[in-house]
Amino acid sequence: MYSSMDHGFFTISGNLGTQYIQAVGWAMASAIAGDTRIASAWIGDGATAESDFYSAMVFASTYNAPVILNIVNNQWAISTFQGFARGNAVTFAERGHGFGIPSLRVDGNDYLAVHAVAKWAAERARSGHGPTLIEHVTYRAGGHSTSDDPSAYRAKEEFSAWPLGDPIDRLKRHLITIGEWSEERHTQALAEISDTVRKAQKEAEKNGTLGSGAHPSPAEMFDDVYAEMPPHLRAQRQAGGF
Ligand SMILES: Cc1ncc(C[n+]2csc(CCOP(=O)(O)OP(=O)(O)O)c2C)c(N)n1
Ligand SMILES: [Mg+2]
Repeated sequence: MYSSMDHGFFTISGNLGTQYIQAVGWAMASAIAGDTRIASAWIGDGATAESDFYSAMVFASTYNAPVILNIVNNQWAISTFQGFARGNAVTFAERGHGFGIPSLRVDGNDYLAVHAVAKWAAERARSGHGPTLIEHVTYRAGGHSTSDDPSAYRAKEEFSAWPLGDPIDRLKRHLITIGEWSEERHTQALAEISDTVRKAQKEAEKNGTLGSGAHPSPAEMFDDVYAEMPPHLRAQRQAGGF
């Protein structure tokens, strides 16, 4: 998957849970190298049932790694309710206590609360106090993906009963109440952001779209994985005619 070394954004893989062990390893390496940078990773409620979640916590606590381990509990893992992955535990956050990792639960739809807790965890990591586990309680209002139909496994109107509301709307109302924002500025900001996104999309589409026929060669899937391609991959590439 994508990464940007210049921005300290390291690549993850699509296998659920692996981002945690990668983040802990990255944080350990940073500490060992005497670097001041810390790592932060996000996992879903469902993915906490993967053993990598626990491996990561063992290493994070044993090595006191400067890492923030976030769990985004959005209630659903595609069609599976979070209660399955949680089992008999009351919260996901309490999983961290057995490892001696300070763990807390935050209203994930409250921007200021999320900001405060992230700042606290980052300061802990930066000052050598090691990992923090944060469970963000939120709700996935839409489908898991464009190919997912949530009405097949949950009540159609469930999202409208979710008590914690929409995080953008909550922040907007809070800022208007304290006189730092207005409906007009919000409308203007939305228009500006939409314009930026549309322009970025046009720019990106100059590289081609799925419909435009500008497809990369299948030969490229063999690139950029190994410094020296192992013989079995070379043989596969040759068998494919590349
Ligand atoms: C090891 C592994 N098993 C299964 C999948 C397929 N898969 C992709 S997303 C997903 C559900 C993830 O749910 P959750 O962890 O709650 O994250 P969310 O998408 O809700 O943020 C599954 C099962 C995968 N990518 N990797
Ligand atoms: Mg989920």
